[in-house]
Amino acid sequence: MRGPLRRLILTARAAIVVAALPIPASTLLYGQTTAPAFVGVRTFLGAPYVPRLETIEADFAVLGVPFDEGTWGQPGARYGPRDLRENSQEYHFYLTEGFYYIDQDRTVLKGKRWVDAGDVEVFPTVPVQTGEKVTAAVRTILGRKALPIVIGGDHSITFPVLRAYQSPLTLIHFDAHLDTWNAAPGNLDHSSWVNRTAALPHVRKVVQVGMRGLANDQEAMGNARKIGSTIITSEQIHRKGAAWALSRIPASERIYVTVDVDVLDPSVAPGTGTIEPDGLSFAELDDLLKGLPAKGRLVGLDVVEITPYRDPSGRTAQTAVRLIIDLLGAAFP
Ligand SMILES: [Mn+2]
Repeated sequence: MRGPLRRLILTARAAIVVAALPIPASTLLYGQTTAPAFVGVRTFLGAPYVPRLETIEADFAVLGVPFDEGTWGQPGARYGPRDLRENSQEYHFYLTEGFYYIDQDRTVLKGKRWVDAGDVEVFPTVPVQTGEKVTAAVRTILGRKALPIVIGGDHSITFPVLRAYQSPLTLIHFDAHLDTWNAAPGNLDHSSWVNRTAALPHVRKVVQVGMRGLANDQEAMGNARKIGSTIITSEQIHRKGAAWALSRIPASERIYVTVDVDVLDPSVAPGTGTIEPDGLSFAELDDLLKGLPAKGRLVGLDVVEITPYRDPSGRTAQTAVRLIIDLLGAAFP
């Protein structure tokens, strides 16, 4: 065989030989923290991908729920998990070495074991089945003694997540919106999930922080009063500060934190479906989150309602990743 065809075959053979050479383990996924941020398959902070949840051995397990069929506003939060993974790469160097704060000259989360458990497989138009998958996944993660970090998804996913818990807990809900509207009978959506969640026997107390805007109305307020929730508004936080707001949050043995990114001001977090002016600054929300571990043991968290199509800069997702790190760093230094 002569000519171009022979050359092509030789080139292909050489490529196969190169591809078969052993690759040092440090260049594979587990060593991703030594590579630049643009290298590698995207997992949350470059953590090892462990989709077989029953094998997880970790302190923190990140679980994606790409579901947004519960939304009344703009959809798109189904792309939240992949956007959070992409925009977490800026911090992936510190996954095992810990995260350093220049102001306190201290490092947190050094040596913590993270895994990315991948996404829950959703069933389009069958939200009940998707919800069952979410509950089963979180239950498995809890059974492996890892802390679930759930990345959504619209806010309706917090109900199936919390259904997986058994021990009493206080729900700390950051949001512009009460999410206590009357749903269609038997329905679960992102504006009514709090009613259902508050009815779970182990959810003993609900604290709602950052409420504001013209969407909240007497129907939502009436239902919030019925479940006895403590409401701290965005305006109160602007006027009286994060320390005052923290003083209003009761202490309890266990706390679960859910963050709708629309609690932040749209200038900080434009990538969300239901924008409301006059939201919290990054520093306000960050101070609140960092103060929470003094109120009780953190048993799980979720960050929801990130809609990347409204924010091509990726700043909403990266800000959310930073908030997750800061909360975990305060809870498990
Ligand atoms: Mn909201």
